[in-house]
Amino acid sequence: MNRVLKIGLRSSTIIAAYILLAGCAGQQDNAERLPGSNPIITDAFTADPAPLVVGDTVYLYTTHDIATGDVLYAMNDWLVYSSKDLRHWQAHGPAMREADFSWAEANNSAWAAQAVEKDGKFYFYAPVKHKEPDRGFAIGVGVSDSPTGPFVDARGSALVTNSMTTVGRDYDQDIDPTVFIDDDGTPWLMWGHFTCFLVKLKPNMTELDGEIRTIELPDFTEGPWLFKREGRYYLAYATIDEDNPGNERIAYAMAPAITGPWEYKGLITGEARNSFTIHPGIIEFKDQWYFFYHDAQLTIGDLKPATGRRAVAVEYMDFNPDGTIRPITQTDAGISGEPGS
Ligand code: FUB
Repeated sequence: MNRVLKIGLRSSTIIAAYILLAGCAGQQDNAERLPGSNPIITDAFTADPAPLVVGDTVYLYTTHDIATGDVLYAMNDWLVYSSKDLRHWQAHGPAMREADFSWAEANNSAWAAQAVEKDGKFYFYAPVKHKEPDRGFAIGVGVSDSPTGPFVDARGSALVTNSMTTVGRDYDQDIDPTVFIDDDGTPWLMWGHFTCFLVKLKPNMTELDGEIRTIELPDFTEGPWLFKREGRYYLAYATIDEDNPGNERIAYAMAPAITGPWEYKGLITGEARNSFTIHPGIIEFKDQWYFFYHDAQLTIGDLKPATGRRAVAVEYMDFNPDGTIRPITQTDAGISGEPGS
């Protein structure tokens, strides 16, 4: 399917999904919930989970949906939570706000972000809309001595701007950054919306190192997440299947090197419940792999689930002997039971 058709499909699907969800009641009985049940975060509407393991603790960075009424998306800060068992989460408030990037428009465009640790410092990569003249989504980087922040703008300017990516979609292709630090210490930044971009970062984590390249993947839509296991590189991403259109699903590819060749391996999981979008966050923690995502099933007060009111969830993730990922079923139970139960 050509790009114009894909864009049309996405817009119409968003609107259809939104109308469908507007009348949809959410599940809610937090008193009955076992720790580790989905959604795992219930004090706010959260999406786009980005977990980070630091010693015996997992820090979970999320976007923060504050949309009310008919507003599709409204997000102006990123929240951070922590847990030592992934079942009990402590809220630490906003890790960063889009207004912390002085070059950003600051108009509710704090979309999917990710934090990584390098040499005792924490770096937070985040998309926000850039002010004139380089309008469109851009990627900034924050830095902090603490995983809970507060993060401050590390550069005073965007790391990636719209004018730096001239292929693919204009205006909103520079979103959803994921940063992966390879075993030799080389950091890589990947991001994109219908085009998947990859570039090496300098060791200071705040400058690009070389040319921006593109990675070809079937039906790449957004939300890339890079990780490595047993010498193999994995790239999970949100996809809309051109032959079976609907909501986003999560697919993945594997490669012998981060620059490729990337081989498509199929779906990790299907459409999120009640949500047009879905977004992966994958970690190994205490010898178990976990798959974080979001759906829209949470009600808070009078606010019902919607495309712009999502909730972060988690499932166990397992691999086959050949390294491929076993398909994941999205559940209410989440990780409240033992793996494989
Ligand atoms: O949350 C806003 C956008 O929706 C994210 O950047 C995408 O990955 C999708 O989840």
